[in-house]
Amino acid sequence: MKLTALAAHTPEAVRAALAARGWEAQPAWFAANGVQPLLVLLEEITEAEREGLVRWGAKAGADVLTGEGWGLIGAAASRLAPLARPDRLPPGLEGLAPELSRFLASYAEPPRCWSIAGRTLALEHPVLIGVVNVTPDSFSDGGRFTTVDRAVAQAERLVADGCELLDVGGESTRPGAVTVGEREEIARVAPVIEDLARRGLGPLSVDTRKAAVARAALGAGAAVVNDVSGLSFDPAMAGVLGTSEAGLIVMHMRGTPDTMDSLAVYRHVAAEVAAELGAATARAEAAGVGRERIVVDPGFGFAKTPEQNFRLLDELATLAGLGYPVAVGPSRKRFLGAATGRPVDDRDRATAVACALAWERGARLFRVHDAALAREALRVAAATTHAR
Ligand code: PMM
Repeated sequence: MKLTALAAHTPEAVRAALAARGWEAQPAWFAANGVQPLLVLLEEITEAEREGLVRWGAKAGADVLTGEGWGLIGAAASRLAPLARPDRLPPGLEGLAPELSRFLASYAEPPRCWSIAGRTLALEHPVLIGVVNVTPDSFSDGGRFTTVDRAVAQAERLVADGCELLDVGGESTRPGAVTVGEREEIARVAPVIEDLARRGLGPLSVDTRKAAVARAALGAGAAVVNDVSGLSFDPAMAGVLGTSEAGLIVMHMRGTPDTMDSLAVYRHVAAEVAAELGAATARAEAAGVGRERIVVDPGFGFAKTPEQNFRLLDELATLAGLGYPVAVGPSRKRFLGAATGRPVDDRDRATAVACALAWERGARLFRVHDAALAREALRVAAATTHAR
């Protein structure tokens, strides 16, 4: 007898084992996805549903851990699948089907592209988003790019280094930063967006929490709104997005840059961030933003301690389970300094590693200040991923 331990984090190991034993490519791939272990946590379930789950688990050979109002299932994807089908469900578990079928559908068919103002960005490879800060006080650029000319030079370098989207921001959101008035913010970002668009340096995104700034930026040629408040700062923001065709990055944070550090209290950070992002995307969809236009972002450094940022990075697959493409912005952040001891101007290597880890856990878009290093790291990471 000979035993080989197979890698369980990817269906690739089973596919390769079957292919090596003569299976055709397609059945091998389906079988590999079917035996892939999945974990789901169901909350707000009734006592009857909890009992039904325990009975189902015993019969189906799935692991079910439960407590009052919740159940955690660990099972191969093929065992979980019947729970998503109302016609195959044991009586009493019908209420579980809609969410489970949404999750299983996005697991089987993860989003492959992102629609932004009439064009699409393919997500089969890592997509770099280059940061163009036109704030005088951004913690990482130190105010070096405050004029249009400097922003253009920065944008040209980011595009040359492989960025497929440029994110223009006029308000620093570092911890404790003060709010910029919307007039001032528009005066900073609109001329830069207009100039970059005219030069064909794009597509462009605007990093703002304010509806008026988003509206002006879209008018100036931006194709994406990157809202670090996840549509919670300005009640008019969802409406601006709803009446446009723009892409939307919904980032997670709590409170405002003033208050967020005191709100970094979680019992299970990945699950809570996913739930809060899910609520924000529901608001966006209710306002008319199609799900093909939405990307979610864990908001590294926003209302999270260094330890919570690392937990979130490790459990990023929980966010991917929402069914939207995942963007991450670890670039030069404090938690990377906490792990490496490096100052803010020497964190691009750590950023590149964080990006590679995030790709492996399901992220597809990477917001960075230095694209060259991140691109190399992501090329190596992406080369390990089997094209689905
Ligand atoms: N981080 C910052 C600003 N905007 N947007 C998204 N989507 N994700 C982020 O992590 C993020 C962001 C803060 O960093 P900066 O001041 O260097 O731009």
